[in-house]
Amino acid sequence: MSYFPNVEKIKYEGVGTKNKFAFRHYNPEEVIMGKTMKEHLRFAVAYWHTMTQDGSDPFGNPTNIRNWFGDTPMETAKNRVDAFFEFLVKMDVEYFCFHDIDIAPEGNSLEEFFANIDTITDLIKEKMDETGIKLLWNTANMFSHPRFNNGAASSNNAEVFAYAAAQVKKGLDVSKKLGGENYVFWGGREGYESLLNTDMKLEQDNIARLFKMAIAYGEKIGHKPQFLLEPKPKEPSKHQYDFDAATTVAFIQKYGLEGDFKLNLEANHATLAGHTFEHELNVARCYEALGSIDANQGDLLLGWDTDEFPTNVMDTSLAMYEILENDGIAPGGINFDAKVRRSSFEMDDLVLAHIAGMDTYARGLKVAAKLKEDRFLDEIKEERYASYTIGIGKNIIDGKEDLETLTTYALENDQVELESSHLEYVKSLLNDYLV
Ligand code: XLS
Ligand code: CA
Ligand code: CA
Repeated sequence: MSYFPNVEKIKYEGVGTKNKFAFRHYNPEEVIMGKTMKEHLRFAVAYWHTMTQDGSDPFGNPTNIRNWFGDTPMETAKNRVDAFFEFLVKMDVEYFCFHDIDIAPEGNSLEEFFANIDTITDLIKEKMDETGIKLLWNTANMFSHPRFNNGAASSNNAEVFAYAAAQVKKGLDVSKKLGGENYVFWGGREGYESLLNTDMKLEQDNIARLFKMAIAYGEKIGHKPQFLLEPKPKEPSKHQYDFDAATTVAFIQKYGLEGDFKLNLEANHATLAGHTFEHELNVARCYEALGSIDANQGDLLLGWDTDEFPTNVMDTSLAMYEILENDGIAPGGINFDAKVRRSSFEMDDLVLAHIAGMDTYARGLKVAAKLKEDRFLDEIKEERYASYTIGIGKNIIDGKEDLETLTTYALENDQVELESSHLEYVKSLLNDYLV
């Protein structure tokens, strides 16, 4: 049976097409700067939003019409695997991502949960072998169940730590079984509500302890995915430990995890942290920690995590520019951590939303490539920092000056002349690239 009977495999037809089930910008085999679009973009579909999100919100019941529900949770879970792979093949997407609880029902015990995961990942593996589709990353959901009220590794209760550790072990076993290229930790409830009852140092040390156990276990079973930490400043916790890229890199460095951990950066989380997405990507690049991205967009008028499909070309262009500057993000990729709006409740909306996201990133890639080929931003920056390429500036860079020699220089050159940045002109030239 087909779960998406209205949809054939989505193909590139170009901007003029009237077919809504076609790519207008994403042309997988088109070569840009020496690589195909498919190689650059490494798109992934998120199991949670696409297969399990029901459209409910704090004020309303589910709205999504979905055709994969069976008589039991396990039957539904099995149907979802079939539907998901049909979807991936039709979307021409090579990768996917999931949490443990997205794919298999938790049942009544941890043992039952693990058995369900085994059954479902057997099915997933068969589908992967059949289609060539790959696992970008998996993760353990250690935030939804009430036991994680006070965090997982950062919980005050050591039994919760143990439970989380078991989930991570299973996650790594599954990663090995399915050849996962990355493994994500998002600290859903790794944060705190009040300092009055919180030992922040112990909580952060414990989070690092869990990560070190994960590294050690990966080594033991001979499976070494790129570990990724995903920053987010708030929601659900008031104070989240992994606030943004800079905070998270500090954590990675403090605990000596640089060799194994990079960042998975999400656009909407950047917005919540009061940053642009390109800022977060740039910070990660400065620390050689850019691992993968969760491609979505937030709403600047709302203060929460709306996880919209990316449709803003300026934003994706600047994000793709950072990715090109990074020489790509493989083994990371572009995961659509995005959900259809509550009013887009039909099955076909899943297809249309992913086309929109893929086309918007494809356009971003084209704009970013042109910016790089023209050296547009390179020239602006070279000119702006030119004073460091000659004279006193070059001496500073070369380590030839100290406070005394610079004082002598400044006393003789105290009438500093600045130049305008002409930033409005720069922005209007940048707009021309979007046309
Ligand atoms: C939630 C996060 C989550 C992670 C994976 O806001 O984005 O979905 O990506 O746990
Ligand atoms: Ca995410
Ligand atoms: Ca999010």
